[in-house]
Amino acid sequence: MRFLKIKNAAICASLMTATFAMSNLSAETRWDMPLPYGDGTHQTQVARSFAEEVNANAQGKLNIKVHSGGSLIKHPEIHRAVKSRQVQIGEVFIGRLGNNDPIFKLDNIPFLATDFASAEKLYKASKDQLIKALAKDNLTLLYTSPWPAQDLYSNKPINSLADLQGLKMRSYSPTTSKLADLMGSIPVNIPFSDVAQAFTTNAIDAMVTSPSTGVNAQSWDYISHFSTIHAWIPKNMLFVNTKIFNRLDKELQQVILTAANNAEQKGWALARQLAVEHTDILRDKGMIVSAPSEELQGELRAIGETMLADWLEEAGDSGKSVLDAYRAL
Ligand code: PCA
Repeated sequence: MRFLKIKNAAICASLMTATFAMSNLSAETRWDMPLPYGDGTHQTQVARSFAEEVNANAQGKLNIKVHSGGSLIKHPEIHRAVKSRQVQIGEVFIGRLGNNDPIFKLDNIPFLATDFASAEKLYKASKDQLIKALAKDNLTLLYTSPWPAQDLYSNKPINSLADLQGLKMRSYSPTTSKLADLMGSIPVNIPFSDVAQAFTTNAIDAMVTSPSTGVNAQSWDYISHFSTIHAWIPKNMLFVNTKIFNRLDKELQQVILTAANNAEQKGWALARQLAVEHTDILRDKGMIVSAPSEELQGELRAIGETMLADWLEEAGDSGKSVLDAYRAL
């Protein structure tokens, strides 16, 4: 009997040690971070560097695990997954959320901000609204990172909109579907991962996206023409669930905000650099790279004005104040 008691006490003690060890282990919080694009894109490189910086400076309190290319959660589900705390943090292409709030549509309006200096101003002017729109879903913006300007890919020369009539045009957001419509083409929603296959099976004939995305998808294998229309500079954004972020101690929150700020600088610098480098690669690989004709530019700009007017109507006073702030910068 006595022996048994001692044995029980010993078991108790070792159980306590085990529990203590386990709680020590779980002192490190793990976050899953789904990313929509694959490892070849600068967006994913930027997000990885953010996670590495946080992990290195979190003193064992937090570990962010990156899941790129929609491997954990597919792009259309990432916003909902962070909002519902299925995961803690995630990245999306801002324009995809256009139907949630008009401010997300502003990111894809053609010919409003077509160079990086203007895109930076537009970001500055719209940032408060962007933060507010995310806050409605209990999300906190960490950083944005742009893509190079959006250019036109096609399998024939496009000298005017007449050349696009009836072509199937890839869209990646509500705003780009509308753009395809106004161009006289047929919008087809295709995620980046399916672009190559969609071209080779004739599911799409044309697309508007960055030179980087063409390089990532080896577009020279199945697309011949690239017109540098520089229509807009869209962004991805990284956000965290606010409730989860607020649970961290202040020091750890600061580690995250500092890493986010560094990632934002890095993303904007990289996009500027890749806009040039990746256009050169498309040319070197044999694509016919040309500037748009006056006629095409004029037609596209007119569509841009229509889309901006429609956006202003939808976005109301808060939209007008963003636009006024942008123009004043
Ligand atoms: N590439 C992404 C979004 C914008 C861009 O340049 C894509 O085509 O899906």
